[in-house]
Amino acid sequence: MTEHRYSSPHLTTDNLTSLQTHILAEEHEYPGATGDLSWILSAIALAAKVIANKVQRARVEDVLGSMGTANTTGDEQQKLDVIANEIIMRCLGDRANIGVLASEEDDKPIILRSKAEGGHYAVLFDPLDGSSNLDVSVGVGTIFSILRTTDIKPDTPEDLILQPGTLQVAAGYILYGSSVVFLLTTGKGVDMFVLDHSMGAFVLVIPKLKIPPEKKIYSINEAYYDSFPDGYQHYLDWAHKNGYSGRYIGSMVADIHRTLLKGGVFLYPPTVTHPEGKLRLMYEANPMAMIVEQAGGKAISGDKRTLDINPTGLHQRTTVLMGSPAEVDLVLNHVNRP
Ligand code: AHM
Ligand code: MG
Repeated sequence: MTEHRYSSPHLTTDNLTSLQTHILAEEHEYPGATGDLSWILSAIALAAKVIANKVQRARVEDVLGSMGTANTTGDEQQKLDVIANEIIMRCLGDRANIGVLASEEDDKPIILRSKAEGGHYAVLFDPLDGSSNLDVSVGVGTIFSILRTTDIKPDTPEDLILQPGTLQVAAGYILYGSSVVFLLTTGKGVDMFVLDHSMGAFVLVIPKLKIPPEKKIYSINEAYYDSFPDGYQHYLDWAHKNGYSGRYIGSMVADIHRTLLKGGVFLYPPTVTHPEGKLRLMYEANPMAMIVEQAGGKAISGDKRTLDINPTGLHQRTTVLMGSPAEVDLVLNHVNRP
């Protein structure tokens, strides 16, 4: 056994494992695996590399700023939202096993092929979350959720994908920050990869990532304090007196990534402007909830587990409370107090 050259406790082996190798190795654990999922994940990895390059060159290529249009849920679209959406569509569009692609930027899911024609999976995504932060070089990200398409004959395209988060077969995000990070779960823990630009490959850096069980950090847009329900105000008042730190980037992927690595809790409660919550269930909250749970954390929306919500619409919003299990419980103690 050679001595490790690095001090990171997470580097458990001297072997270099790429995302591609890792996906193939996981697939081999399932004797009947078709390789469908690997095929899709490799397309997402390709899209991530192209988007990472665009994000880093955005100022040089003059693609920062607003399009002057709004997407289907009323959010102002940045030029890079549209570019990232197109890149994902181009990278995933020719994968023969994808039946449906659904994006935050598009009103309706795009049906590529029926299940009978081989379209066994649906990929739902937010192409560039937190994009309003792009102009100031803050970390932004891509979030994705993979579901199996259903057998039912759909009345609407949404019928193929409106399933609770518990049925996700894989979920992940790519953070375009000081490094490009790919977090992936296929339901057997969470693995973290970083992009090695010299090799053009994502390399495994933390296998089976675990969220710290507790940490006195809350991540919330506290400027909305007056419009939060009493229970959240009560929690914040309590946290102020009990040694907590606040950390809020305003970019969900970056805030959740920090929460996973450092511990703490991320919240987006109901507000007067967004009484049902601001974040989207199917391509923001659900994939993040799967990742957080697979890392040993908790994810709650209102009075239930986020992953148990039966969705009613592709762009449905939800409240979000997720992170270290002890910290989520502390918030719930205040929110649910009599
Ligand atoms: P977006 O999908 O339009 O980028 O909006 C989602 C973002 C999240 O990344 C972030 O957590 C949240 O909006 C921040 O909202 P606010 O500015 O209200 O705090
Ligand atoms: Mg978003």
